[in-house]
Amino acid sequence: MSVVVCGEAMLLMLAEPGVPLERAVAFRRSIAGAESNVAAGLARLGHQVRWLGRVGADPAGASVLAMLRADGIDTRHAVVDPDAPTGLLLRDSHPSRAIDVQYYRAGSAASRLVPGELTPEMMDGARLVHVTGITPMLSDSAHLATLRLLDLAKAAGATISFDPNIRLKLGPPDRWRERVAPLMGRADVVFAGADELELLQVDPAGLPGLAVVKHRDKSAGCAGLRQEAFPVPVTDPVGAGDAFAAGFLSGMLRGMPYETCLREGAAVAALVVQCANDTDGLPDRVGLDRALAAFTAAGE
Ligand code: KDG
Repeated sequence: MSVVVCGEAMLLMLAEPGVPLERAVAFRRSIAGAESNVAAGLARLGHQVRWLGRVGADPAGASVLAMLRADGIDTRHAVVDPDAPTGLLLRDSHPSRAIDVQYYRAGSAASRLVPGELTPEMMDGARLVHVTGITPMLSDSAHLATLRLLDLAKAAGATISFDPNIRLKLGPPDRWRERVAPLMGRADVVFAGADELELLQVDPAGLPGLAVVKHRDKSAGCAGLRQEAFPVPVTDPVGAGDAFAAGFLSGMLRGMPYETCLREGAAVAALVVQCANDTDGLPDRVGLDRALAAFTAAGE
């Protein structure tokens, strides 16, 4: 297994495109979760990926696991909790207006993650472990489990990738600063928006690992390099950051230079924002190469 991710994957009920959540009649069932989005992105690009996390013993949980497995993601270590529900996310989608995201995840099975559930064998073969700031914000036990995961990843010699993924619905800024900012110092690669770095009061230049910064103008940069976002029509911006991380990390896993990693990250993000839903636009290798060739031909 080359990649391990751990986090909450939720059942997503996505309102028909453009219609405000409170008015929507038709909803599409799908999957949400920053870590599972990165998992799906990497799996479609041909990497072997394992997902660690918890779902409820309910139809939503069965559906989430089936969607992960449909992408070839290894879910053998997933825990099915008979005493808590699978998290649910309801949202609408729109290219420009703010997206209405409603969580039904308090007390979810995923939030009951405990350190003792994470074992060294879950890291077998892991070259990369991807973690986000969402998990430590789910509960105190999930915070401790995140610390344990980082220890296990380090002991396994895996590269640790971290994205704070700030969601203020999960807690106020001071709690993010207290719980999430210190974890960034334990990562080999950090993906963060400029606004997130500001909120966390983290100077990317002071991080020990590689800081990949997503700027407000939608460009991204690291190690003195800068990649503009590819100009594509946006249908739904949610999931762009995860898509970018998946594209970048795929390049890293293949030993590509950072310039290529940034370009592939931007291309995967450009494909994802053209589709409603976090994961529909995630390409396979052929789709990504085709998109890269088209962007190059267009002089991008
Ligand atoms: O990164 C996209 C996510 O916002 C979405 O899939 C859900 O992980 C999620 C969250 O907690 O908001």
